[in-house]
Amino acid sequence: MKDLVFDLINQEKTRQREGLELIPSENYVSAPVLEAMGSILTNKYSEGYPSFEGVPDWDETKIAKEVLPNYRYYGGQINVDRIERLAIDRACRLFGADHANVQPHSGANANEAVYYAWLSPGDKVLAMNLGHGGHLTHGSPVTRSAHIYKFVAYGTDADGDIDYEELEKLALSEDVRLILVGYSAFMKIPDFKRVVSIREKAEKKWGHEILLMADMAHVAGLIAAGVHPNPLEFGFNVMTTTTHKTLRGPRGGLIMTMGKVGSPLKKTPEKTLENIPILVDKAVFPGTQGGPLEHVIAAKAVAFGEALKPEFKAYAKKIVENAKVLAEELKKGGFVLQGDGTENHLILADMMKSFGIDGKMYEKALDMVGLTLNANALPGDTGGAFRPNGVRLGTPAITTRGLGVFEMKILANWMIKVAKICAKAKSTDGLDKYKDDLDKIHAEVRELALKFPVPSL
Ligand code: DSN
Repeated sequence: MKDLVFDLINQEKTRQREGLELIPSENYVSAPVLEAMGSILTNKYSEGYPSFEGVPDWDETKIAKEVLPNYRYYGGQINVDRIERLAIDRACRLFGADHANVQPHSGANANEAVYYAWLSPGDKVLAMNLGHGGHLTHGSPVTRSAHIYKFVAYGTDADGDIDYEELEKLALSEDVRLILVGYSAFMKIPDFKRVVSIREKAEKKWGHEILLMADMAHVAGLIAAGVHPNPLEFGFNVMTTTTHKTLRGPRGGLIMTMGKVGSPLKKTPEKTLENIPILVDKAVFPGTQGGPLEHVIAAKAVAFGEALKPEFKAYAKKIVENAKVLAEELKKGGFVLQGDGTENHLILADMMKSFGIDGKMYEKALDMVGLTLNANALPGDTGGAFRPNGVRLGTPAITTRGLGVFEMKILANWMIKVAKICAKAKSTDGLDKYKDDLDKIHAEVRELALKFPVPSL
């Protein structure tokens, strides 16, 4: 008899097929990505790295044929070396990086490895406040990193943009070793140039190098497609990301670095910005991780190959176009949006200001009609982490399914109707009274969703 787990996977397939995914950090992978991830590569151990030298001109066919020298601790590496090397080279091409580490199991692991590569215990890091859109790994007191390093937080201003004046003031008043631009709930395009110039001033003041790190987990796919500026082109030294959001790969992490690429087996080099690629490799393995997940790395390589194609650029453009239309339609229906709209794939709405309801209630009500987003705290939120006033939504997944501007208007209409029902119902329990109205919207959502199949289902 088949394991019960497969029943549950089938139920999840139905949920994904019949609903619409608006969580801005989720996406649907292609069938080839799924195939690589579910492959027999999961059987193989391969601590260490494939060689980084010797394959000229990004010649993929050569990489796929050549037996590369390697720095591995196990035999039988002939195929995984080539696969991992393909993943590294494709990531470098996508992001214009000197080097890439494709082994981090997640974005959190990627960030932790960068901290470990560059910082000493007690060093100061300047990063975005979690309550203003930063990420847990950017200094939240509940994380391990926050116990080792000292995080100083900058926030956003009244327009929802990064408060660059505060960022500069802090960089010049606190002896920071690392400045981080990154977020998981932010809808503007950062001014990377300005941050680079703040770093220059701070380096002069403190008399030492400061690492510029960008955590672009949310917008990496937009960067890869050239529809969002690339921090590495402005002088950032490191860019971390997850591979499963706008980049549309398997669940995992990735670190791009600029600097000198070299053997991870040699003695740990001096902590200079130039040595960052080697320092990061050593910090991932053996610093913070053991065996790499080569089946996931293979799926990353396939996804990077897809992202290098022209169709991906068109996809990324549509993500942003859809998000802008959805934001405008929601505003017409009474939604108050953080930053008054969006410049990327993500929208933050203040449900308390818009309809006098909290974000969690709205999240639950939308779940009942097959629309999935997440409640999210807004700057100065009085509701706390578990009952915040905001919600966060985005367009990467629905754009993958092929929904366009026309469907954004329908979607906004459903969202406005559900918000108004919530305002009348006043509490989640009160929604029972409006079951018929919600069921009707649910049937419409299902009908539309079924017209736009999930690629790998
Ligand atoms: N959990 C991710 C997100 O939803 O944005 C961040 O790691």
